[in-house]
Amino acid sequence: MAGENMIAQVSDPTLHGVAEKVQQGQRLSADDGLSLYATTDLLGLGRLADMANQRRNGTRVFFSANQHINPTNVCILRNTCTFCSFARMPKEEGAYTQSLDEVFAEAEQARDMPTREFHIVGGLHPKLHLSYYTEMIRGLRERHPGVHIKALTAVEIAHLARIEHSSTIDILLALQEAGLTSLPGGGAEVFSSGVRATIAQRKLTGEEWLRVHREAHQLQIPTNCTMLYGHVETPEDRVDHLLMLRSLQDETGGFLTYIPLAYHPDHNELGEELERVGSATTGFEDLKNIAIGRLLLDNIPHIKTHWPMVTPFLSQLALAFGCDDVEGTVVFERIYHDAGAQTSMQLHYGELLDLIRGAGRDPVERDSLYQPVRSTFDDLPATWMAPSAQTTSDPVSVV
Ligand code: V47
Repeated sequence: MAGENMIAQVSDPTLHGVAEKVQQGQRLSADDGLSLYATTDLLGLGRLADMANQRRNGTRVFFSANQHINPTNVCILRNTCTFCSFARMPKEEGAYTQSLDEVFAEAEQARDMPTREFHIVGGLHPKLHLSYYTEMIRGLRERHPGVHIKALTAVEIAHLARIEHSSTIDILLALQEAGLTSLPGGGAEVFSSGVRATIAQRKLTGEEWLRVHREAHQLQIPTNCTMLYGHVETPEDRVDHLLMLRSLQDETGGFLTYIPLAYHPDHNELGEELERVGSATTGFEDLKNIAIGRLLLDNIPHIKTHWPMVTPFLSQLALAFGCDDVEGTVVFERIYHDAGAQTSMQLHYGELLDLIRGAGRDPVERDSLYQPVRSTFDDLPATWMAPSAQTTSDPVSVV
């Protein structure tokens, strides 16, 4: 593909300049980003992004055997993050907070699975202190020494700093000491202050989110980054957001993967306001956001598709649109399912292999740091390869 004339690959003439730059490996500008968002030449856009991806990653597609854990849905931002369906007030119906023993019991599922990563995010609980999280991380490390821990978004780190009267850097240091491997990319939403005033009024600002990630990178804690798209943001807001991520990456090199997060409008105030309940983003938008992420974020090594949000079906298509990283086995998660995602709770290891191979790509199981764990898959236990008859049950008893 590298030798191909990329201009011939796009049918929209407004993309010729971008195609030329992509062919020559040149950085795209904010205006280029806007042209990409404006185009309806999805296939042309996809070819450009596929070229940029294959140049970096060849035909390899990464996935992880991971388990999501959401220890609490109690969140002090319950009434101001209008896009969120997960958060509850402490005494509200459906509120839950797991004890450490309950978290450890949930994590026991990892014993019979090839799990390499616990992905831990939750609400901003007013009373759960730093020690709850450091003990959780230490306890998980002791019980599952081979499993990396990707935990706590920048928003949760800033919240802990506030309730501990400490700095975010000291919180990061304490978590790192306890055994934290990396930070997930949530909480970024869209950095524009106008958008934040509408959808996430009291959440930390874009600058603060970037500062926490900068600090993590300085401590050698790699992190992920995200953008929540498909609500009130404009193409300009999206491009600005992506370029802010790119410029932090120029500075630190600490981002591992970028994940565009598709807004789900069910059971939240924003969805009702926008009269969007029951209608999540379109496949066209989802593929566009993957491809544009790959093209604008020329310094972030991986682009991840989050199948629980966009479906495994669309995640497979994303592999031809610039994506080289597929969300893992997951096991059980609430944030998107509470917001109306209709996908299953988990994909089996063998199902992920089939998804990637079905797109003509070569699966590579990775750990949290993108070190390859396995790229040949003969002689794996039969229980990993086929979906079990059991459905995933809710690990939390909600009061
Ligand atoms: O910040 C909340 C999003 C994020 C909704 O790093 C919603 O690998 C859609 O951190 N519709 C938290 N999205 C999740 C998170 C994450 C997710 C996937 C991968 C990684 C990673 C991290 O979930 C929040 C917010 O952007 N979210 N509500 C909703 N209604």
